[in-house]
Amino acid sequence: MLRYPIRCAGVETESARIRQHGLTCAGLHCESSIDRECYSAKNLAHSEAALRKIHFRKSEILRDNNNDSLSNDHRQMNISHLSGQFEKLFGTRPQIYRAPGRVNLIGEHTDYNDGFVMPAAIAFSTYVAVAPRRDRQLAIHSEQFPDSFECELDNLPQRRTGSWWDYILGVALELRRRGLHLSGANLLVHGEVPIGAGLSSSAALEVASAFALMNRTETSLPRPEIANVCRQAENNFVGARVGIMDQFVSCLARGGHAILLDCRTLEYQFVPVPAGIQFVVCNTMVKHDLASGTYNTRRAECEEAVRYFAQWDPAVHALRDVSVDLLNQHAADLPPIILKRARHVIFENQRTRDAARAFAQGDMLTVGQLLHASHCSLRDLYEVSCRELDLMVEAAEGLPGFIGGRMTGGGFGGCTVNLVRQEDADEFAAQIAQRYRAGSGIDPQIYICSAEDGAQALTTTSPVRNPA
Ligand code: GAF
Repeated sequence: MLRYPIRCAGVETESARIRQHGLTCAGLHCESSIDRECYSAKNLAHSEAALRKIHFRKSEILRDNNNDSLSNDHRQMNISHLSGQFEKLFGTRPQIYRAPGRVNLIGEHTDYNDGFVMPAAIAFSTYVAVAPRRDRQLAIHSEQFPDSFECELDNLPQRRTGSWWDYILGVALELRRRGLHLSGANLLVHGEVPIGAGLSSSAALEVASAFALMNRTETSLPRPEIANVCRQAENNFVGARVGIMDQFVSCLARGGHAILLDCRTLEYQFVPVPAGIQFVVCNTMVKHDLASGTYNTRRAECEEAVRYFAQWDPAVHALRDVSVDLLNQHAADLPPIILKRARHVIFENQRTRDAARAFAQGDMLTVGQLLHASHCSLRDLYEVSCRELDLMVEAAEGLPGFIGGRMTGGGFGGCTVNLVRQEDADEFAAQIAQRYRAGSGIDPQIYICSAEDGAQALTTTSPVRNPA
């Protein structure tokens, strides 16, 4: 029996077929979920080509029993492979760091409004192998992309270059801005978080790179600060105005738990995912592509709402501060679009805290209702869903073991997340794939997974230490 940390129901990828290991997704890491302009045409063409190699085996669903050793086996495979490649390229043995992608269970488009989110890390990860150099060069290579980059650490580009290594350069610049003395290093990246699927491949790359770059520094930063470094790298260097959620969960996640995060104070608590429940993540295969700047437009609309409410209450600094009463008092005066955006954020914050409470009480009926309400609000008020996401959400209704589901991540494509009873997960996966295919004509990918640990340092035998 084959065992994997993430099972892709009914799909096989090229890399998996080659390695005869089945089921991870095409190994691609380097999209910005927000700003696609930053990719060179060549890199995009390369990732498109890799994605086209994915094909569907209609009759096969792999089964395994979910347990911790699955992730370890899978990681071990990646570590040995990456170590070998690194040695071939640079002639030394590397230290390897892993940082995961995520699913967000609830609390969407609330992070940049100082609100609440509840994500969990998943096993799809980015691995960065690193070894020091004698000089002050930084050399960056990828297993997935043919182009590599090299430059003097003391002469890093001050503006984005438009390629995948911008995430790493941005992180290096932010670390230096905080006074860390970075040494010359060789880096080799292996990414397996699916591209454009809204599972935070860019955050995984940033976080794994941050740990790799800090490998030889005397100062280490606390993990919440590393998350901040990575977020600022994306804001300031890559040019995407993302919130803190993705980087935070990639740094701090705990296996078996989601994180309820207050994005204003960065206070957080772990919320146990009840035993016997799995995440079934359904990839619509519509790439979430916000190149048109719609994500930044949503942010601007929220800022407009804040300016409006601050006239009436100077204590309003973000939509987080707007009460339902204040919203209702002024509903008639707000432009309709701004009212819809504000309404989504204000009620989504409430739903997120309610969901954390319901999770803790094991009240999965309420959790399911809250997830559904969140999706409707993202579709109708925040307007970041799309036909395929709605179809995938509808396709889950009434399937065996279904507790609740919604779109996850920035939107406009990408994935839905479903909470499903473990014993029914395979059947659920098979049926939702079939319903979605019938409704859209698109073969989806379905990942059956659970909540994983955040970033860690690894060796070829076992995890060695957590770096901060
Ligand atoms: C993307 C962003 F990167 C996050 O910060 C968050 O805003 C999310 O979209 C929407 O909740 O993943």
